[in-house]
Amino acid sequence: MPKTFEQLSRAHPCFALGAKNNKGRVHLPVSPGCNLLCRFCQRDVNENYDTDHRPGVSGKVISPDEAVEVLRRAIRLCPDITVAGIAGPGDTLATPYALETFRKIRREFPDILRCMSTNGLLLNEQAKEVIDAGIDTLTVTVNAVDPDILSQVNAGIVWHGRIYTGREASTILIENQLKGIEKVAKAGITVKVNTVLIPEINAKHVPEVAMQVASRGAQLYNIIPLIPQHELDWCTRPDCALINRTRQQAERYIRVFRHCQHCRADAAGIPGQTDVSKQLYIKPVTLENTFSHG
Ligand code: CLF
Ligand code: SF4
Repeated sequence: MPKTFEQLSRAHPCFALGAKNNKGRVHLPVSPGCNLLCRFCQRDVNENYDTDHRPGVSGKVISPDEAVEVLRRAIRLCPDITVAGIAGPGDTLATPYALETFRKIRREFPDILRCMSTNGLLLNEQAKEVIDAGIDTLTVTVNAVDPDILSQVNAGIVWHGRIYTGREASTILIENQLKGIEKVAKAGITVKVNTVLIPEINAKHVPEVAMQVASRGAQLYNIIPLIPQHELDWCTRPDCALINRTRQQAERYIRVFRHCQHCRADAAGIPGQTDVSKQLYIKPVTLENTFSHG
């Protein structure tokens, strides 16, 4: 039975409204590949823990079987962990490993919430597999619902063996994201949408994104401030006033989450409080936070 929003708000650190609920999550970095070319992202798998803190970066990629073992250890280290999330370092639907991991986890840890995060390009066509894998919560990153605006954020997509760029790529991506959100939400799964807030590109457009995703059944919205880098290194980092104003505007259409910690794809512990990721892997994982798809 899918959990209600109220149940999730008490049990899941990223669905808590108002005060934090002090529950923990572990991210299992099983998804290496990606099918988008986000202009703010330079994905990598490396062990430059002290010097390389960027979007889409993880210390390592693990197999679904290793992920089950990592979850076992994470729960022993931090019994407050209630959520197993998969948020990269690439896209969770670009390779089959995330869904395989969730199916394995469901068998051994039926009470742990399964939380998946995706860019949504393949969500429409894989909605049934996502639903059947027993996901409790799904996050989709939607940075714009207008192809002209999205083209400034995303340079292209790789879809069914072809590269698409510009307006054509953005139109395909938006359509698949919105249809996918609708299908998964209809199945009773709680959907959250993340938007990377980019002052020069989509700040004024965010209320429109909030309205559209809410109309497709998303229940929670998370505004993530841009870390200016890569092709968007010319953009500014949103200040608190802009973040708060944009949250208030979005809140007219959808509930807004305010405790996001911009976790890495291999984070573990209680967001913003404890981090046990160092003890989970042979090599230490950085304690610095970066953007991920969470
Ligand atoms: Fe991870 Fe994301 Fe699930 Fe949370 S994170 S996949 S919904 S379990 Fe949470 Fe981290 Fe913010 Fe994400 S604080 S980046 S919102
Ligand atoms: Fe892919 Fe995520 Fe990077 Fe975009 S931000 S290119 S979806 S890994």
